[in-house]
Amino acid sequence: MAEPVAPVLVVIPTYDERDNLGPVLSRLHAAVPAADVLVVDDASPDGTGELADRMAAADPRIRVLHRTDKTGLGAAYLAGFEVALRGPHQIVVQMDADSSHAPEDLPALLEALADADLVLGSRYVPGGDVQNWPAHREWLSRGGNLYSRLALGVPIKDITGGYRAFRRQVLEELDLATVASQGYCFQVDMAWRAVQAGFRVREVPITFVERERGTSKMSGAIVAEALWRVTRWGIDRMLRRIAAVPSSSDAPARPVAVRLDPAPPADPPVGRLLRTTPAGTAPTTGNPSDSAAPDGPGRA
Ligand SMILES: Nc1nc2c(ncn2[C@@H]2O[C@H](COP(=O)(O)OP(=O)(O)OP(=O)(O)O)[C@@H](O)[C@H]2O)c(=O)[nH]1
Ligand SMILES: [Mg+2]
Repeated sequence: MAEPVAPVLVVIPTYDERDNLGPVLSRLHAAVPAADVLVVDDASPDGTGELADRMAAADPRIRVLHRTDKTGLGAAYLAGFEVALRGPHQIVVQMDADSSHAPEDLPALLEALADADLVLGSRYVPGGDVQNWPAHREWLSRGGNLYSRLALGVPIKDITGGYRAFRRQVLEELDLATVASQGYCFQVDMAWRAVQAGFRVREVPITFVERERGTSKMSGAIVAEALWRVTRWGIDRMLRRIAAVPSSSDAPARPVAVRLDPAPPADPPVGRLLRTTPAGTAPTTGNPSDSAAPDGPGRA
């Protein structure tokens, strides 16, 4: 069983996930017993916040951030990251509460951080999978990924996925105050910023399973937001390339420099790399020869 040396905080946003929270936290602590958890609940009408409070009272690894309004996944994560950065955790993980993100995949994500700054759980790299999703959801997801890849020129196969592990430094250095994305384009926004800032981004395969309990918060408005924001970032990017036009205010402003891993490393035993990564170790610098321009060939 993987035991990360660096303290890990798993941020779990919840809205009406009463039937999912208990099982997902049990599985998480079975997979990574040392993980701390921050549940970010937006006053769920079904009592998820109160359930989380009871779980927190019984387990010192669990904390709860209560917000008074449902203002979207992006806002919930940003609030969670703010709390995370006030604490000691060197690794911050994003995970849905609905068990679509298998806690059993977390050791692999943490292990991949040994030579990355941001690890994306990916449904669309070899070894990744999607189970029980209706065809229209899978096509929406694949279409969104293809569109984002083309618009932004980033060779990431699953840039819309929400199962991720960040080194603390990434969250410290990205200008989170300017992140305006609310729905699932928050995921695109964060990955795009990390790539532009030159952080090493890696994808590792995960098996995504459609929720069995509770209801999805996906909506037409969330899809529309993703479409217009990604289109705008893509246009900004093109303008910058053609005429060196400065980026607009809510687009990432740092110069484009991508360091994507050229190839996944060999498969070390789970936990070995984690134990050789001391808490607080700064990310190693990527080999310049591994660098790729955003339009260049990528590992993913
Ligand atoms: N705090 C908070 N959590 C949210 C909000 N919207 C969604 N969530 C949570 O974010 C996670 C992902 O939301 P889902 O509804 O599963 O959305 P999704 O995974 O994109 O869509 P599905 O595949 O249909 O489940 C779940 O844990 C939700 O409870 C929100 O506005 N506030
Ligand atoms: Mg979900």
